[in-house]
Amino acid sequence: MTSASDEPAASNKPQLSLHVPEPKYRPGDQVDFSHLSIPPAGEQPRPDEACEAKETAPLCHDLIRVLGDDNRAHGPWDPKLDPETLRTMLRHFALVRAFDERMFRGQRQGKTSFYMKCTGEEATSVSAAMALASDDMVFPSYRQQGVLIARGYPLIEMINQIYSNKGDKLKGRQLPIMYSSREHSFFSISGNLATQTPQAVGWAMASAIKNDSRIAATWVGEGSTAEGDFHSACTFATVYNAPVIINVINNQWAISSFSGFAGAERTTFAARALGYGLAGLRVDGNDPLAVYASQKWAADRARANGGPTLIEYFTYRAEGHSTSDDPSGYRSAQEREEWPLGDPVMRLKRHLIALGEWDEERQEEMDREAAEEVKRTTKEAEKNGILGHGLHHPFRTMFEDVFEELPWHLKEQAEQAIHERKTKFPEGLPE
Ligand SMILES: Cc1ncc(C[n+]2csc(CCOP(=O)(O)OP(=O)(O)O)c2C)c(N)n1
Ligand SMILES: [Mg+2]
Repeated sequence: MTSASDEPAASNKPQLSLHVPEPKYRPGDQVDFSHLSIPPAGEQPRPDEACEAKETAPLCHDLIRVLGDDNRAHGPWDPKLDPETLRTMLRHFALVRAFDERMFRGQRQGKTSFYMKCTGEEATSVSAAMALASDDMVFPSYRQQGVLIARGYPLIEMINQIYSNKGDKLKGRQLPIMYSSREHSFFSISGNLATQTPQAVGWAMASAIKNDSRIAATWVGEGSTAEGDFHSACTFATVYNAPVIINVINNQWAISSFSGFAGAERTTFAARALGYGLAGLRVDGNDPLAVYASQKWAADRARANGGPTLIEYFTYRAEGHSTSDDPSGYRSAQEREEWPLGDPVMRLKRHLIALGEWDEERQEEMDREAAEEVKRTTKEAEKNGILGHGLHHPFRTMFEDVFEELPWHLKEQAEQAIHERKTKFPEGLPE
């Protein structure tokens, strides 16, 4: 009897070998991003929104940029926004950053179990959301708090959700930061990566079937594009010409896995569009004007029945994946410093200053006001409870809201659970 062996059989045939991607830099490594091709701002052509999808093919390997090193807007993608709109965008950025700082600190203080920052990626949510209509349906991932803030969702609702307290509209049933708001056309965030992509396409198809005028937009991380759901979404989108925008946020990391594991070594994420026959754009995700212009292009195209667009926003996750992560264990700290596309907040600020529409004093004042607003609202939300203070929704409510009439077996389970809880905590806990 022969036994299986790891040794290859002797043969003259070439031996196969497997390629396992490895990131360029690990902790302590010198970082050099000079291999990245960063074209000058303003040099990318802007096809008509009604063009055939294949006309966008060159843009899938390019990088659409508007803001140049001179802090001025250049080229055909310049959305020509008025200074008031640019200041509004900057204000949303300030609020998102202040919010992230405070919530991160809140987690470290034990007020919540979990938080995720979007530092460096603010434009991919705020600027994109501003290019959509406020009732377009959005299907975000967990790093798009900027969409809610740009849509004017009350900060207190966000904090109540993060604290899972008695003011939490989702009754503590979702992981902190997995918001949901029907009124703000913001679909419930799911922790199951990429599930939002076919849902967005399905919603867009339904909108078209009903002859409605609203389109859908979804956001998905580059790592999550390795999920089958993403590919089903692209197929359905192209087959039915669904009025949807599929935004891939390429921040180059998926927790501790680098983008190579989702295919980044072979081609761009925007180029995924080509195989499906989708329109595709690759955009400097840290350039707020390029983000706005590309999202608007895709929205106008979808609204006019021109079809779906896949947009890759090339950006960098400046901080850890979440409060549960420590990136110093797997990537070089120098990456953030060397990252050549800069910081979206700084770039927009400098642009407004170059236009003579802003100055450092006003920026400081705005940052201070944003921090104050977040602090005030946090204190307000804390009255509804924080983690471990027991001011959450009554225990029994976890059995409610699923069935119109609670079935007998769940009634039994609920009674048993409440009984066991009373035995375990005889001194009494809130319901
Ligand atoms: C289906 C599924 N697989 C794995 C996970 C665990 N997980 C949560 S976030 C994450 C990384 C996702 O990275 P990416 O899509 O690039 O988004 P980013 O965090 O960079 O914004 C992983 C693997 C999950 N939540 N769901
Ligand atoms: Mg990522």
